[in-house]
Amino acid sequence: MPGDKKFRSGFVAIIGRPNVGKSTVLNYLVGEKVAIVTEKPETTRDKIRGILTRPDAQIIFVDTPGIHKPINLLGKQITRVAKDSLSEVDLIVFVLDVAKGITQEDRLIFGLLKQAKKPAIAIINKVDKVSKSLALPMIEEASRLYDFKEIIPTSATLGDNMDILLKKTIEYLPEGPKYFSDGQFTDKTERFMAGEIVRGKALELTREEVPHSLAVLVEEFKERSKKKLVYIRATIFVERHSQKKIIVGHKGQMLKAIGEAARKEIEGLLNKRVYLELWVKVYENWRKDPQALKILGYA
Ligand SMILES: Nc1nc2c(ncn2[C@@H]2O[C@H](COP(=O)(O)OP(=O)(O)OP(=O)(O)O)[C@@H](O)[C@H]2O)c(=O)[nH]1
Ligand SMILES: [Mg+2]
Repeated sequence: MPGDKKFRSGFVAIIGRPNVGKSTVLNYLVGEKVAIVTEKPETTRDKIRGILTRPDAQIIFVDTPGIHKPINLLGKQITRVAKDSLSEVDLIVFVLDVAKGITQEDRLIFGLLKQAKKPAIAIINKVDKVSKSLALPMIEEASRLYDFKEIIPTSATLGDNMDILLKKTIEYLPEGPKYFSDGQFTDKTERFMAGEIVRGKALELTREEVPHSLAVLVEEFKERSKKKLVYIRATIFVERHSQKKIIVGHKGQMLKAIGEAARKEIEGLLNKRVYLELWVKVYENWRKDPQALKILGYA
């Protein structure tokens, strides 16, 4: 509406299967590296809020773990986090992967959308990977499966149509107050972000069963003001001794590489010098252990 100066605000859940690009969408729209992104599925394990404040609106995007058929307690827990987040938002952005089509697991999510009865926008992501013509039949199929407000083909890595997604998102938000202050781009603490950066680097550098078995606990996060330095001590948990050997690497090379890459990124985030101390511990079957999930912040 011309002359409409009302301030809009609200919460927007980004949902979808693992690896479709939800966290990439979040980071692009917020303009900060709020959530870790890797080429491996099931990267995000927590609900992560990313905040975009503009003169006309404040949007709180809620990045969620990929919804899948869980095979262990951790999987159950993180799928529940994603599902629960639907009840607390004003709008849902459902991310589909054009290269994969609409899969069985996507259909599960269509079911959740119907239950949630919330306005939703679908995006057909990763259009840069395939011929543009593939998006059309998917748009048609998606529109038959749910009454979306909009269906938009996007590339979150290239930024294609992300401006349209943002514009439409704001249109569907209610009038509302500013929930967070101007400079704040996430509700997560620096301590949490530091742990995630370590986990992200460890995920990137390892293969096969190791990434899924990784968890990081920040045991100490201390500012040493005299030295203008942040001291961080974190433990990387794995499930088996063989995995510990991989994380430590030959003569500790792997752990050193993870630590150096993570330290640089944390320094960028905090804008301070960082001393990062990493330890590796075996915690057998932690993904099935309610006590472990609690300690590691997943319950
Ligand atoms: N080519 C291409 N790759 C993309 C696009 N969006 C995301 N990716 C890649 O897809 C992979 C997964 O991206 P994420 O953002 O971590 O996906 P996610 O949906 O958050 O995954 P989970 O947290 O595991 O559920 C990464 O390698 C991204 O770089 C896109 O538009 N095009
Ligand atoms: Mg993610």
